[in-house]
Amino acid sequence: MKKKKKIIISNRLPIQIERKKEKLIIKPSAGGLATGLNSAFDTDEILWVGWPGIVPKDEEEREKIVELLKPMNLLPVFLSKDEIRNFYEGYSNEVLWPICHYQPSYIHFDREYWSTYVMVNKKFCEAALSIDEPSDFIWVHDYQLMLLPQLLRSENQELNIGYFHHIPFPSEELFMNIPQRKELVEGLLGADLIGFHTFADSQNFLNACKKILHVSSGHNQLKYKDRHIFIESFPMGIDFDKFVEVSSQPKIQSIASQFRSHFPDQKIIIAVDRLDYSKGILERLRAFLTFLEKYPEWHTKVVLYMLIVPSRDKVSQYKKLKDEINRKVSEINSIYGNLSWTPVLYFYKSLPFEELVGLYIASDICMITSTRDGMNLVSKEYIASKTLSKGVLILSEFAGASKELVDALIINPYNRTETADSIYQALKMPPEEIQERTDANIQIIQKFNVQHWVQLFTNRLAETKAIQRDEWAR
Ligand code: GDG
Repeated sequence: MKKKKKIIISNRLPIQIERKKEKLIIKPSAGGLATGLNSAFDTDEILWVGWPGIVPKDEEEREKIVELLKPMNLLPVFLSKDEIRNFYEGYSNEVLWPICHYQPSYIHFDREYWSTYVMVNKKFCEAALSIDEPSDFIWVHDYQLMLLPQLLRSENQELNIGYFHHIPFPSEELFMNIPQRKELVEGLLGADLIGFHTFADSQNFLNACKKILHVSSGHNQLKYKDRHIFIESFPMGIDFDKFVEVSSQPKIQSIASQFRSHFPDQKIIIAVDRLDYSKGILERLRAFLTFLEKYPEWHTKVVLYMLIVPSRDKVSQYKKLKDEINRKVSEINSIYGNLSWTPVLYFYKSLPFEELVGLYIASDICMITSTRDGMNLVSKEYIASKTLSKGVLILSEFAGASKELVDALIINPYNRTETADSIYQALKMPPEEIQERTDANIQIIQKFNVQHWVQLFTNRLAETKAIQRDEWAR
């Protein structure tokens, strides 16, 4: 009998297709999800459904892409330009993203957004159901596909469906603002298991269900339309071994030393994020300004090296944020910089993976100042790259990672003075304390790695189905 495949569905496939001089090029993604799933399953055990990152120019190119991806067990869902605008940039990123990140003032509703969101979720459902392979395990990922679990469920009661929400889930008071709140929670409740990064997020979701659907619940489950649904937290990890291995390679060590050599007399603070208002980039710059005001003895002795990865630059709020960052960086450098010292070095680009790890190794401090973050993998990657070197992690209490990496310097990014003082504390920290804190955090990241996360979620999903069967049998 043919072995059953596990189906993974996410908005984007773990690769991106680009057209260069009429040729189609496949670019692999180094994202945590792709590495995690690939290391936890045999590649031929899973089939991945998602958008390939390109709008085909005609039917012929579309077919070509399908054929190109087939041997890799990837099934593309094609989106038109309008769908990308209204479903992805629109409803997902101008409604759900700001609400889930506690920024209601960034919400922008447009008439087409919701109907396209529904339509595209149906498109993903059709694609998943068209798969001509035996499978009873489907794992749906993230807020772009919140209706998909119920759409799949209504086609097949027997399916084992899991859903993981990679971003925060807001308090029910905030979630209530969404006009389509009932459709969204009902959409998720089509799953058997719904996972979040933190316990608080799982409780927020349960509370929203209680308020919207008037159901009663236990601390990790509820019953809706005669089905038991489990709602639990699964903090996502990283591929720890990969970071340890890469960071110890001589080639990467030499990238790090070369980078370091540009700052012989300075401490290096790094910050790595996608361009996003949830990452607290402006809050970080304000705190750095306060630090320079409060601790003049550190002038010329420290640099803040910010790597901001281009993201969603077609969404107007992101364009505005980019302008504000430019202005703030320029303000700080104009006030404090001189011919031989530029306090903030800012790059709006993405680095190859090896250089990113080189940056982690070379720096003295890493600052994560998210005003909300589901998990924040950068904080974990930084620590995992520090098995041979030392570094202090300053971590926002609003990032999911702060619930695990308790030996970081935990800060409230809205508190400028506290954040500025944490920079000072990090700069003055004795090497033994840095080592102790790093070691304690390493233990967590090593144990609860991404392979562990995948295993835990998939085992629990299988269990929930068994529990439901027992209930029916009783
Ligand atoms: C969402 C949630 C949650 C960054 N710069 C470069 C680069 N990166 C990679 C990092 C890291 C990833 O991007 C960023 O992951 P984060 O978790 O920090 O943030 P989001 O992208 O917002 O992710 C978040 C996550 O989903 C997982 O559930 O933790 O809360 O918002 O892996 O390494 N990679 C390369 N060059 C760069 O310049 N190669």
